[in-house]
Amino acid sequence: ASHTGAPGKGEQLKDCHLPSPLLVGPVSVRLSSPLSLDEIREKNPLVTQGGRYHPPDCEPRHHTAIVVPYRNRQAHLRTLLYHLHPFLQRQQLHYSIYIVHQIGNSTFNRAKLLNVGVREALRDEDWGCLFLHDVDLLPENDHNSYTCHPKYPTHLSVAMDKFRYRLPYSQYFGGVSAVTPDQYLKMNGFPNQYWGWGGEDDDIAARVRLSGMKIVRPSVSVGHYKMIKHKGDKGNEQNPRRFDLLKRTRINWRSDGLSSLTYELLSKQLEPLYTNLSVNIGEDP
Ligand code: UDH
Ligand code: NGS
Repeated sequence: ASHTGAPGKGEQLKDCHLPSPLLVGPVSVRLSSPLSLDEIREKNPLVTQGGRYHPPDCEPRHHTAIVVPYRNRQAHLRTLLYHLHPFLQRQQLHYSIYIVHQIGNSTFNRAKLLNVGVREALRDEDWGCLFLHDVDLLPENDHNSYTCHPKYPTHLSVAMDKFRYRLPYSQYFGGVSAVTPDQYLKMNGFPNQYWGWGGEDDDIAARVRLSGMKIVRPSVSVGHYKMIKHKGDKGNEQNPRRFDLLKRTRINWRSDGLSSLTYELLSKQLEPLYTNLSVNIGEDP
């Protein structure tokens, strides 16, 4: 891109400037009484149907799908959307937000929902980066880039307020992480067998290692997150089998994952601020 001046119709946009001139660094996060979806929509007029965005005046360098495992967290979802849309726009990304909604009352399965979200997002577009994002985590510094490392999976939520802004343990991979489609394929996606709370993120971290990769992270000063405080959810009780499953990751990771994923997509709705995938993922056998 060597030309200057405002682009006319049909003319190519210039690549977005690096770093984005819109970044502000640390931001304060509003946690009390989330706005309504209509109010959030009014504040984000350039977001299009399905929760999509493309910078209006430059060619984005990154194409990121945000995948959120979800059930029954309406207020959290509104807080996340209120916060994340402007955050991603300041980073001048081409992005879309996918909410993967587990239908029914069977035990929650975060990792399987993430598999579904990745597969469905990649049907829409050739995303360069897939973000796996809990609904209750709000990034506090927009220098924490929602892009992927070309070789290795990234763990973004390295400094959460509930862990006093430190990594709780060195292999921690929960909260917010990111993979390219290639990295995702290489690790055979995520496990489908973790029903209930705990362990699935440790399994994913193990897959990264077992498939010959490593975890990369932003600095602790930039990777700050606030977690919306909440109680444990009904239907997501601690999984008593998680320790046994984790002992078998090395044996199971090639057979359980993307390669064995089955589900029933009940609907895909383009809401104004997100794409809603309603999915039947079955239940703990
Ligand atoms: N999630 C839902 N609905 C559920 C359960 C989980 O949407 O019913 C999603 C949501 O995106 C959430 C993620 O799965 O952010 C992870 O689940 P979690 O928030 O329950 O896990 P976390 O480790 O919290 O963040 C643990 C429960 C805290 C209870 C302990 C109180 N001290
Ligand atoms: C580990 C869990 C992870 C969990 C992490 C943080 O013990 O799934 O704690 O939990 N692993 C196992 O249970 C095997 S938290 O403090 O957020 O509740 O992410």
